[in-house]
This record gives sequence, C-alpha cells and structure tokens, in this order.
Amino acid sequence: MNKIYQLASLLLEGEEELALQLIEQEIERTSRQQMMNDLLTPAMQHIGQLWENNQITVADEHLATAICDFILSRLDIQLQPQLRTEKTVLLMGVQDEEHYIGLKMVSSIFKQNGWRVRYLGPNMPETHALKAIERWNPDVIAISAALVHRIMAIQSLVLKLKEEHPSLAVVIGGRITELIDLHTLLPSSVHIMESLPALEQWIKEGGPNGKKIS
Ligand code: B12
Repeated sequence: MNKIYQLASLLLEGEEELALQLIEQEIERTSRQQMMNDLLTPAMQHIGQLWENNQITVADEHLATAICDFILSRLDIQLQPQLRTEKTVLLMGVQDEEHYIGLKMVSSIFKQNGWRVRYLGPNMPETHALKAIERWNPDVIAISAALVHRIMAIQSLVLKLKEEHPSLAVVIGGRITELIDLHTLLPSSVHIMESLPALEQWIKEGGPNGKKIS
C-alpha cells in the first residue's frame, strides 16, 4: 500500500505506535522536513478528503489529528539542532483559525535550524499578538491560515505590524497560500511561503537578513 494511505489508515485506526514507527523510518530514509512535507501532510489531506466525502466521521478525523499532534510533539522533543542562532521567531495562527498542525511543522523547522521558537498556537486575537511582540521582541513573526476567508484577519494584522513594527520580518504560510494569490493582497515586504522546503531555504539563506524569496 502507498505509504500515504498506510499512514492515514494507521492514524484513523488509532495505531499511534505503528504510525510513529512508519514516520521514524521515513525520517531515517529521507529527512524530517521531507517526511512532514511528503508523507504526513498528504496523509492529513487524504483524511480531509475522506471527511469531506463522509467516508469517515468527525470523531475519526479528531483521533487522527490528535495522534498527528502527539507524534509531532514527540519528534520535537528529540530535536538536537547542530547550530544555535540568537534569532527568535513568534508563531501563531490568525484569529479564529483552528488548524495548527502545519504551524507545528513550521515550529519544528525553525527549531531544527537552531532558532528560539515562541509558539503561540492557533486562533491568536490580534491585540494579544501585538502584545506578544512587545514581550518577545522576535526577529520574525510567522503566521498560518488555512481558510480563504482568513484574508481579512491577515490583512488587518499585517497592517498593524507594518505600522507598529516596520522592520519586523513577516512570513505567511498555510493552505490559504495555495488558494489565493496573497502577493496582490499584502505589502510586497511580506514573505509568502507556500511550503516547508521554501521556508527552510529562506532560513538557510539567512532568513530576515538574507535575500527575499517568495
Ligand atoms: C484536521 C482538520 C481540522 C481540525 C484542525 C485541528 C488542528 N489541530 O489543526 C478541526 C476539526 C479543528 C478542523 C476544523 C475545521 N475545518 Co478542517 N481540516 C482538517 C484537515 C483534515 C487536516 C488539516 C491539517 O492538519 N493538514 C495538514 C497540515 C500539515 O497542512 P497545512 O495546514 O496546509 O500546512 C502545511 C502548509 O500549508 C504549511 N504551512 C502551514 N502553516 C504555515 C505557516 C508558515 C509560516 C509556513 C511557511 C508554512 C505553513 O506547512 C504545512 C506543511 O506541509 C484538513 C484537510 C487538509 N486538506 O488539510 C481540513 C480542512 C482544511 N478543513 C476544512 C473545513 C471546512 C473546516 C471547518 C470549517 C469545518 C467546520 N464546518 O467546522 C472548521 C474550521 C475551523 C476553524 N475555525 O479554523 C476544509 C477546508 C475547505 C475549504 N473550503 O477551504 C478541509 C480542506 C477539509 C475538507 N477537505 O473539506 N479541521
């Protein structure tokens, strides 16, 4: 069976140990980033399809998501970055956004590259997002959104960020980047990243101090 379907079915069956084993084998064969991009993401997307087609229940999807979340946390704890930078990234999902598995993957990529990560999770109210910036003084703020109608929340937050913290690097990612062209809707200084490989490349090229990619 194709590994993506195999993983999706292990997640849906609640087989967390077997799912973890499959994921660890994949990391050994490829890399953590490739496993997240080429195996775990498509497995969750497949689960989304099954859900949309009423082939699984909401409870099945919740179980799969919970295991996925647990596995990502467990893999994160084992992370031992080779280099440490003095850079800090603040991660959050925009207000009302509940999808956060992608954001956890982003967190893992930053950590693996030696960054200090302050992960605020999904559904961050704008005023609190702004307060958190005062508190943590990050080099980068990375924002995730899955649904198209989050565009208003993104635009509003970006506008305030550009007003109050003009030099702060802003990175936007998530499923929304596949659905609409954010380049035309946001200031050109915002880094719009459609994938984990694009993010990793940006980090390796120096992040906010390197060249701008989009
Ligand atoms: C699990 C899930 C949920 C869970 C989320 C729990 C959680 N802890 O995240 C729950 C049950 C809460 C949920 C709720 C809803 N969901 Co939902 N959900 C999913 C599902 C099955 C998987 C999401 C996921 O984890 N994907 C895997 C991750 C890794 O992918 P990702 O988020 O795209 O992230 C990747 C990239 O985008 C990138 N990335 C993400 N963020 C960032 C940030 C930066 C900075 C960067 C660089 C990169 C980056 O990194 C990841 C790496 O590959 C998807 C199916 C799908 N196609 O994804 C549906 C899906 C997204 N949901 C959908 C819907 C409709 C909803 C609801 C509206 C349902 C409802 N009626 O209540 C609500 C909305 C909730 C809300 N207020 O936000 C639809 C959206 C359809 C559409 N029109 O856009 C989907 C596509 C399912 C479907 N096929 O119908 N959902």
